[in-house]
Amino acid sequence: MRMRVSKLVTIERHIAEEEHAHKGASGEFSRLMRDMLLAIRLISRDVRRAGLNDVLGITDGTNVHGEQVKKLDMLAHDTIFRAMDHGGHLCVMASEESEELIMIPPEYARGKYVLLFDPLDGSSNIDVNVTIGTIFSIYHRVTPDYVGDGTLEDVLQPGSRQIAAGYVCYGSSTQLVYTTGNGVDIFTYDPTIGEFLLSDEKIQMPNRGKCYSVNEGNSSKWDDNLKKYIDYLKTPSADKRRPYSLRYVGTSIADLHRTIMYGGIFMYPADKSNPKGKLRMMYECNPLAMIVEQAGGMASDGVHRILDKRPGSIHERSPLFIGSKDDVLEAEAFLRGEFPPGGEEA
Ligand code: AHM
Ligand code: MG
Repeated sequence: MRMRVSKLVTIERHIAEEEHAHKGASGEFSRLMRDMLLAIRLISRDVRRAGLNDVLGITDGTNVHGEQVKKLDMLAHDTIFRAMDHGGHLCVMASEESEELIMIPPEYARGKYVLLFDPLDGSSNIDVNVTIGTIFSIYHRVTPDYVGDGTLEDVLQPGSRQIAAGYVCYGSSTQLVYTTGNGVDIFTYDPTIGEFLLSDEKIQMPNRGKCYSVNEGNSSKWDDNLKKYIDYLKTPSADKRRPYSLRYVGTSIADLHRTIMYGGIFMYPADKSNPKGKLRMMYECNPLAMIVEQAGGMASDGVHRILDKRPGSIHERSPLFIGSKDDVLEAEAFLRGEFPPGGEEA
C-alpha cells in the first residue's frame, strides 16, 4: 500500500529526525548517511548521462565472482569508496566488486560502523539502458576496539543485525528505498535541486500478488519441487487467482521494487550448476530481506529466514525467495514437497 506524502521532507532531515528520536544519539549516523548520499547522487548523475560520458562497456578485469567488470561497476565502486573512506564513521567496508575487505586508509580515523555494498546491481543491463541499482547495508562494529581496523568478524554478521539498509533504483526516476528498522520510506531524487524528497511513507506490500519473477531459462536445472511450484503459478485456477504473470528484468533491485509495490514473488533459486543460487548474501539478500520484512513481506532461502543465516564468507551466495508473505510461504511449502498447499487442486 502506497502512502503518498504531501509534506516536503528531504532525506537528510528525515535521517536527522529519526536519529534524534534515539536517546544519546551523537549524530554520527546522520553524517555517515550524508556521505553515502553524496556517493549516490554522483552515481545517479553518471548513470543518467551514460552514453554521453564514456562509462558504458567493460574494463579489462573480472571480479571475484569470475564476472566481467563493467566500467560503471568500477566507477560506482570507486565513488562509494572515495565518499566513505575519510569520514571517520567506518571501521571497514566490503563490496561485491572487491575480493578482500576494504580497509580504511591509515591516515583517516576509524569509526563504529561497517558498510557493505553492491555498487551497481544489474550489470548485464547497464549497456542497454535498462534499470540498474545500488544496494547498501550498515552494521555496528562488533569488535570492541573502537580505534582499530574493523575485521572479518565485523563484516560477517547475520542480516538481523543490520541497523540500516537501502537500495537505489535508477529507473524512470532515481528512488532510494530506505529503512532503519522503523518501516520503509521511499525518497525520489529531484536532480534540479539535488535532493532526495520523501515520496512514499511507511510502505506496506500486499500479502499476495499476481506476478512471479525468476530466470526461467534455468528451469532444466531446477529440482522437481521448484518446477511444480512454477507450473502451479502458471496454471489457471477456478477462483482466477492464477495464472500469475511473469515479469523478469534481470536486475534484482528492479524485480524486487516491482514486487514490493505490486506484490508477488521474486526468486533466484539454487540449481544444479549453482547449488547456492547466484545472489550474494551480504550485498544483496540481507539488505533486500530487511527492507521486505519492514514492508510486511518475507524473505527466505526456501527453508530458512534470510536474516537469521550466519554468513561464512563475505562473498557467500544464497538462494532467495522474497516478496509477499503468502507467496513466499506457498513457495516454501512446495519446496518441502507439500503441494498443492492446503489440498488445493493445482
Ligand atoms: P550483479 O550484481 O553482478 O549485477 O549480478 C546480480 C544480478 C541481479 O541483479 C539479478 O537478479 C541477477 O543477477 C540476474 O541474473 P541472471 O542474468 O542469471 O538472471
Ligand atoms: Mg548485484
